Amino acid sequence: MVTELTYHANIFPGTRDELLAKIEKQLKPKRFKHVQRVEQTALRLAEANGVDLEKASIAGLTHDYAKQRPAEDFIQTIKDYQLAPELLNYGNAIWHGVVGAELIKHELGIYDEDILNAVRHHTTGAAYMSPLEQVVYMADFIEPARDFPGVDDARRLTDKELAMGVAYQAKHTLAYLIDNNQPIYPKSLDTYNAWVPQYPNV
Ligand code: DGI
Ligand code: FE
Ligand code: FE
Repeated sequence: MVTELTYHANIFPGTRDELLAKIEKQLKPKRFKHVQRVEQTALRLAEANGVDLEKASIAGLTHDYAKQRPAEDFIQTIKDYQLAPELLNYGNAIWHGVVGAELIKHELGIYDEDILNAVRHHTTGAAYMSPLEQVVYMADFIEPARDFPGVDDARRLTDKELAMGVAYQAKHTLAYLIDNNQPIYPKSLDTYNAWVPQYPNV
């Protein structure tokens, strides 16, 4: 397990241990363990794909920072930072990443847009995702405790080619949401259109 990363002050103003302590205060133990597994998985994928390890660590650890905040915090943040009013039609599943990124910026002092976009897009993906965004999107999906039909295919494809993993997740999440009559956030459709037809074998 990698725990000896040095953070640079322009990326996070503190040590990894200090970041962990701040995240632990926000999350129940189960969720706190999940984000640490996502960090380790993100580091492995980052290493394999030439992505910055410090950013993979910070984005992995912070991706669910806002997951346990009350709805009022998100609604207030949408208003304070004049985020798209359509966001008010969704709930925690969408807010914790898209709106959570603003909380991370202002509460943790993380301004790196690649890290913030990795958090913003970790649930829905996006038509364009940087390598770091792809790493975090996949790490959240395949971390070792994930156990759903297809997760082994997702792990195998992601190890073969990161973008194939992205296509697999985009397709399977959309199919799952449709099966369960859930509202689809438009960005989830954009992700499907941008990634899945390119990889017709997933
Ligand atoms: O926060 P995690 O549980 O680690 O994982 P996540 O952030 O990837 O997913 C949170 C939930 O969001 C998951 O149950 C799937 C759901 N989700 C993903 N895309 C959409 C969505 N829910 C809705 N309603 N619409 C979407 O487009
Ligand atoms: Fe999440
Ligand atoms: Fe997560």
